[in-house]
Amino acid sequence: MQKIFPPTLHDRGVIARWRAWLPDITDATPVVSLNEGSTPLIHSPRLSALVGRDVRVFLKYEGLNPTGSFKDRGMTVAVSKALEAGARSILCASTGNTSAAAAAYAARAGLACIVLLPAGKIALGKLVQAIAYGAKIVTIDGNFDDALQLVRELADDPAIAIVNSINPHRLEGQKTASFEIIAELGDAPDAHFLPVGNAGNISAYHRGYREWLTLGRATRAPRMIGWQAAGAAPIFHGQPVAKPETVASAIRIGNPASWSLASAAVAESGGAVDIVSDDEILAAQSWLARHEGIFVEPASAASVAGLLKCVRQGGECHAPASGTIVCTVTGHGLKDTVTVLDRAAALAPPVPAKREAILAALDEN
Ligand code: AN7
Repeated sequence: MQKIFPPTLHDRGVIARWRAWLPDITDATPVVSLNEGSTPLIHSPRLSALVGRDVRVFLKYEGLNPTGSFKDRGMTVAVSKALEAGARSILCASTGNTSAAAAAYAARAGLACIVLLPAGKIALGKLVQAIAYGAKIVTIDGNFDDALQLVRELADDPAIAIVNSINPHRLEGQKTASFEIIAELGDAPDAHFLPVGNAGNISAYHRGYREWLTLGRATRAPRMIGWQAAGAAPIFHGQPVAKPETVASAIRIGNPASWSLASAAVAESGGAVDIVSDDEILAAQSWLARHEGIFVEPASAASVAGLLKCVRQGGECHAPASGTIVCTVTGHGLKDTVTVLDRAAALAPPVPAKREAILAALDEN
């Protein structure tokens, strides 16, 4: 097939950077990219100090991808492969971020995009993204698990490519975050914390770490520690949750598609899946914004909430006493502003545009 999107000097995306480790990508694959990936790995001195003297904590800030979440890494591969296969449309169910990424990459590829969303259950910023990128949006009376089941039932049309993480190309793209972390730290961390919803990302990171361990590009693979919201914790409880509930709408998932992959990742790495409450998630979101200047959406804060829980619990928890911990913060805070505004104090009424009035207003605070 003709390369309609040839790599250029400006092409800095996941496929351009990590092509050698992405066997799905061949010379025949038309690369659809928005220069995703290569996100900042930010040292957090305050978290490090909280966890222990001999611990370094880093945040992999995936909110800085082109559509504001880690989903772009997998979507560049999935949409490139869909285009290569001759699909005319892509389809996904989503708690919001997958649909935002799918819509953007479809637009870039010239494909139609259909998204099935649980009505009233996705953050407004993500809905706005799907609208802006021109996706065909169908909201359903049901939750994400119902939407994903419907996607599976619509899978028989060869002109429509499913880009949920049941599409194996998605996880291939997502594993590249591990390569970036190893490349930057010089080795894999000792533990990796991340939020778990549909459980694809924890599986993808583990795969990336294992691949480079096998190739000798790292000397270890980290313990994978996944964090579910307490009201949406099927893996933690060992059974599907019929009516998952959490303020972290991105991970309000009761029957994860990559459950068995994630369980294998946790078992092989000596890791764990644990839970954090909504209060712990929101406290971590606020803490990160106020102490590190990093604003993430609630689901993303689950990894840091888990680390802060470990700090409170001491020895029994999952944080190593020494070494390196990476927490992935998966999506940008601006996607879900309502959650913050709902909990904030109302702004005081405007004051006259005068120096004295400003000083008086500051005195009152
Ligand atoms: C910010 O967009 O499932 O465990 O449909 O948006 O790999 O599912 C999003 C998931 C974590 C969980 N953080 O990752 C969707 C969707 C954010 C997310 C997760 C999601 P997985």
